[in-house]
Amino acid sequence: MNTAATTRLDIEKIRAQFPVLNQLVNGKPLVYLDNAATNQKPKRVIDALTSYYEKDNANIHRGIHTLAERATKAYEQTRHAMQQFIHAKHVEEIIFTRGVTESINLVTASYGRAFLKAGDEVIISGLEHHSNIVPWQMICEEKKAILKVIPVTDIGEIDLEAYYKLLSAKTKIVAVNHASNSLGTINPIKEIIDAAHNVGAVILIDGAQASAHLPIDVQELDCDFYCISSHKMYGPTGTGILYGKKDLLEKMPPYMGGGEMIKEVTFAKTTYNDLPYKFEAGTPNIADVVALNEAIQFINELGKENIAAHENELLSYTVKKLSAIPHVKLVGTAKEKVSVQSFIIEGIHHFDIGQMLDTRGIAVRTGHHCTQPLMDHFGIEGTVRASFSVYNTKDEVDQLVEGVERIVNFMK
Ligand code: 7TS
Repeated sequence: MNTAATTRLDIEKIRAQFPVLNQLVNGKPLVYLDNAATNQKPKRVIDALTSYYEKDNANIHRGIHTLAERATKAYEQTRHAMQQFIHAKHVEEIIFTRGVTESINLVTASYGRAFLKAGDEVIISGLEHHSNIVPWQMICEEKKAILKVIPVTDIGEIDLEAYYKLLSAKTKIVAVNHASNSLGTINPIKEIIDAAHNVGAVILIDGAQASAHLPIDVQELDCDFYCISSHKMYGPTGTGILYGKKDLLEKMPPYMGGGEMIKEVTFAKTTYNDLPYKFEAGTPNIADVVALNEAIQFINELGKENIAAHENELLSYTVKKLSAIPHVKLVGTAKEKVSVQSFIIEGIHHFDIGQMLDTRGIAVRTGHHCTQPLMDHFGIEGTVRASFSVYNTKDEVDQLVEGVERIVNFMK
């Protein structure tokens, strides 16, 4: 662990930038450990939203008046910032969507509908969020393609050997996450991508749980699609991106029809706009896209390696403390993880644990985390999940641990 990097961040100073953290919940200082669901927003992101509406609000790409020009410029600046953030080769490879769910649906509805044929195979993993399962089931059903699933090991890692065996000339698409939301497992996506390409398949990476924690270089990874949600990386809800390789995006049909995505419309025929606008029909979520730029700068200024070093330290501390409590069982103990820890307490329902922790001001997620097949694999209904962001502290972990200890002592 890079402790030298950890000391570089002044966590109290960082916390002070997040107004929401400064409140009492049920009479106790809020301990927010539900960051994998959505993390909190620094003041600069909130200010960017307010400032956009107070000073610049206008529809983009259409008007020639000053406000329209300002709004368009700010919106396109975020596209450039995101291009750099994931090191995309071309700016038009960045498509704004509502987030990962819409990005995946865009690919299944456009690429999947255009290129999948009966008997083709699509591979996902047993670690996926429902949003990287259901859209593939829907398109496979429509196209009579076959969905295959890479099994997961007992510690919550993708079984790579099994994956290699599933691959064949029939494989047309592989879709896996960069990091698991339920278990935190970081997947060996470079190996997964290269193996998919070896059989001529295209590959989509769901980066929902990676963008705030892990370095992303889409050119080095050589993935075909990469999906990000803004709200999981300190940005606003309701926006995110689909990255796609230009040559693929160019041959894909539009996903939605409407304004903005056209070049010319007649009743006889419509021609479509160039990338990225071909995939951005209608008035987009301008304000949130503009504010997303601040979230990108926030991460860039802290440095992802510094963020990860701090979060890894919190995770190791959590694992050490929780695993020492009788009746607590950790779920997901992969070697490489982002800062997520799921656990159960034998004989106590996860909802009850979540509710009891909430009375102490501690926010955790409970349930299946939109990964029901993964819970089935472990033979459980759900877990309690603590997940960390850069503003969390060891003191907060201590409060979680104390809360869990009290629950165990009280219930057992
Ligand atoms: N993929 C992963 C790995 C996720 O963690 C999530 C959201 C999604 C896709 C969907 O992202 P969205 O922004 O389009 O909703 N995960 C969670 C979670 O773990 N708890 O609440 C949302």
